Amino acid sequence: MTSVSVPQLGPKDTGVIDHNLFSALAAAFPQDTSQCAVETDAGLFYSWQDLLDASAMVANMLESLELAPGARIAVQVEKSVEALILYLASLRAGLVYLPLNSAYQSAEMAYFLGDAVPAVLVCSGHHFGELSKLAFAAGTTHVFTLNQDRTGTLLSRAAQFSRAHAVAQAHSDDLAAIIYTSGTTGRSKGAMLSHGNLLSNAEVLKAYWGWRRAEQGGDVLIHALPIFHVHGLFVAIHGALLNGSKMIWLAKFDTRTVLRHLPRATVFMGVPTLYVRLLAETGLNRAVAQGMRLFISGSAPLLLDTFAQWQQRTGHTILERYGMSETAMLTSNPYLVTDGVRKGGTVGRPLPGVQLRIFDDGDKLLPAGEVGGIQVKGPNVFQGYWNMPDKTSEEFTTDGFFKTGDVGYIDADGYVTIVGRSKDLIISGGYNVYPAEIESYINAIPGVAESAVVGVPDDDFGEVGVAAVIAKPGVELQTTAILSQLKAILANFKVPKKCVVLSELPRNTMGKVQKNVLRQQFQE
Ligand code: MCA
Ligand code: AMP
Repeated sequence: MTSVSVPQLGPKDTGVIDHNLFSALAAAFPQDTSQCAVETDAGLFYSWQDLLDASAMVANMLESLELAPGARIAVQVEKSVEALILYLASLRAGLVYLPLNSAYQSAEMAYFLGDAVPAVLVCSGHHFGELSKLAFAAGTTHVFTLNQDRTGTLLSRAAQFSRAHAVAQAHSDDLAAIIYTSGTTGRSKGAMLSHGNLLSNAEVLKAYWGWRRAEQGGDVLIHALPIFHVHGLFVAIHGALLNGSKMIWLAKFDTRTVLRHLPRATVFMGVPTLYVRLLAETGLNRAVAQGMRLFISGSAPLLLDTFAQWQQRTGHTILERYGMSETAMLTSNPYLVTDGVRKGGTVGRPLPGVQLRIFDDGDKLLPAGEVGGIQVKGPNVFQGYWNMPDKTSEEFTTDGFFKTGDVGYIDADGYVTIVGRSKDLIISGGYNVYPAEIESYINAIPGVAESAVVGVPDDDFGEVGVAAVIAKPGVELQTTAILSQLKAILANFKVPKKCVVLSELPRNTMGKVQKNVLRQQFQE
């Protein structure tokens, strides 16, 4: 697939310093652009030149649409290298990339399209009929298709465009992406991330995690995560590209495939579920992981047991880090032994440039060892929630710290431990599920008086949702019917794994549902 023409990489010459994230990534590509940049589990090879050429062609096509500055491009497709190319094209054309989980169904998509009003939607061909209707109704002007097998109108249109492209000028605070994160009230909020937010975080992680360029032995990343969230899209992809490192690109996480590629890789990133599942494979041992430099975990709490078992089986100590859609990465356990040990159960210390403090409810700064709300500040912290200025100002302190909604403490060595969340949130297999959203869907089912969804521990997903439902007088509810109704309208990972009919919900004297009581009850 390698081609010879070298596209014009530099920014349009306007005399202004360019902060386009794409320019920084492309500047880090190896000099020899014919080398392999991405190898897929299906046996395809993409050179660095392929990434440059194809992203230029897609960017030229997008620019030909003459979209307004700040236009959003919503993308709901299956994972493919072409989807990665589309992300790069969006950056280089100066558009705002809006990735959406491929599990979202119509009602969820209707909300995102209506809220973000993207100028462009890219979806898979088999969803075109249904999604194009929703998109046009929301004000979207262009809908393209992109399928996992490299077919679709996006690529056929882009094929007619040039491989030469001048990267759009971007200021540091120009938006690069909007990542929707579910809201405690049930309404998802779009976290607006700028070129500066993403680039500063990528540069910090590049240095902190000791990424090795080709001339230093070269890293190879196994990319096994979805590319519609911060972990797979930013932490993993920017890490590899900003370092000119090759990616082994897996369309879907599969333990055997990861083990097959492990001997040729040096870096792996996963949510805890990925580590739990890999540990269940007898083929996971020291020999297979011998060439690995770094295993990174994040997005959900890594159990001490998993941390210890991994050490014992592979001889490697997992590096756990902590971040959010609103902030990208905030803390990390040390990479270098000279910086300290990797302490299981902690998420490490604040990354260079990140200020992190613990406050109590009454806005008092707490000393080391005391538990309170985690607040953060830094160049990585987002620009605010899309179309929600009030919500944005609520979440920031008067001195500019973002209230994460996570609860934790800092130990005497400066390591952060997360002990809980003040937000009512379930993290299941690395995906966030907001009980308020699920409850609103359950409450709309005929015969349901009210409901409460809580998270309970799960060996595979870490935590899963269980729904407690109260019937209206005289109604007999069928729990299987409730779950299948939810499955028909919600992304599958949001559907509670179990539903229980109760006569009433436990409440405190103020009338508030005691979710901790339910959690305890279901756990038992
Ligand atoms: C799949 N299922 C799930 C989940 N995933 N249920 C609960 N939680 C989940 N996460 C269910 C489906 O509903 C389905 O059930 C059945 O499992 C099989 O679905 P399938 O898609 O085949 O599952 P899988 O391929 O085994 O996926 C499991 C997974 C995946 C690989 C762990 O969930 C995953 O890739 N998680 C990573 C998420 C991630 O990247 N998070 C980062 C967010 P049924 O058949 O009954 O419908 S970024 C973030 O959090 C911050 C910024 C950070 O710090 O990184
Ligand atoms: P998201 O909304 O998908 O960006 O999820 C962000 C949330 O994931 C954070 O606010 C934390 O609650 C959680 N999180 C991320 N990394 C970790 C970690 N290493 N340990 C515990 N929780 C984490």
